[in-house]
Amino acid sequence: MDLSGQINGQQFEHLFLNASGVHCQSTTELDDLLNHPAVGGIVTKSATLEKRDGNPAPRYYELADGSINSMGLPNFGYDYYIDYVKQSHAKPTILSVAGLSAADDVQLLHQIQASDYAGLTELNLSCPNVIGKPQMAYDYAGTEALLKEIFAFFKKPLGVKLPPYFDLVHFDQIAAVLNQFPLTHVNTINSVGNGLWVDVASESVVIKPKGGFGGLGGRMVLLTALANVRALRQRLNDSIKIIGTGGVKTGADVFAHILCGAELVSVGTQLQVEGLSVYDRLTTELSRIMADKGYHSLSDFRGKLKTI
Ligand code: YRO
Repeated sequence: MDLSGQINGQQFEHLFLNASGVHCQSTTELDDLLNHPAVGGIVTKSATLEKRDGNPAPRYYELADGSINSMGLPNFGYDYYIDYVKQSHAKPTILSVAGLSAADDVQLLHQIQASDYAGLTELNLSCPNVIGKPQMAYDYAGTEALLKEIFAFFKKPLGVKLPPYFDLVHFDQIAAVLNQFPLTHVNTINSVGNGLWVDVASESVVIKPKGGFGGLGGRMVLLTALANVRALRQRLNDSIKIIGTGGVKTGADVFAHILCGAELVSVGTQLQVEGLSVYDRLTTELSRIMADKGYHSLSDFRGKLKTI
């Protein structure tokens, strides 16, 4: 079975990645992923310019049908991750970066441009922008201005991580911005912002930061993730590949992401829940579905979702 995909000519022999944030903060965790036969490549925890401890615990909580987190960007800092991805690895790497401001984003990308890293970079557009404005990716003019500034000097392969959109006009608006730039890929979706879980027995929230508000992941966001992969695939230039992230628990969920147009698929909450063996199970389940349908490669059905 051919489960491969390509981004910017880089071959991923296997479609599975981790979702940024899960099992990718330390070099040990990143090595675990790279050493797993069913993992095609890795995405780092989003790196900030300086090391961060993140928010106070509890900051991640598992629910029956997914997860809620407000980690607050714990990471070992840009130098740590650039050193790691600059080493030679048998599989492709994606260096995720997140500034605490647009100015930080620009500085991070200047540093990558000046380095001898030649692999893929992914800018997390959920970074805060101006106080009183939404996160960068929900500020279309801000995103356009930022990408204009970045592509004036950044000549290496670059993609963006997007939060979910919920209105068809918003898909039109973000796609119109992104299509102006030579992006290698879009990774969709980040967690569904600012959910709140209430534990009725204790009459309390379940995570400490932000009064209990946090990003939702896992199966409860699958329909939102599929909608975002599909809507963006219908709008973005063919040269911009899509990494499908969100809600993957079974091989059927992976198949659905590919049908919607995903080139590669990431696993976040379910990797946290199940550990690395999730990739073996998903490979088995996906391969069985493909075999039953007579498909030999992902390209046999990628993007071919039928409408009625
Ligand atoms: O809290 C996080 O570190 C986090 N969690 C997510 O689900 N997605 C993210 O992109 C991040 C890091 C970025 C931010 C939400 C803290 C601005």
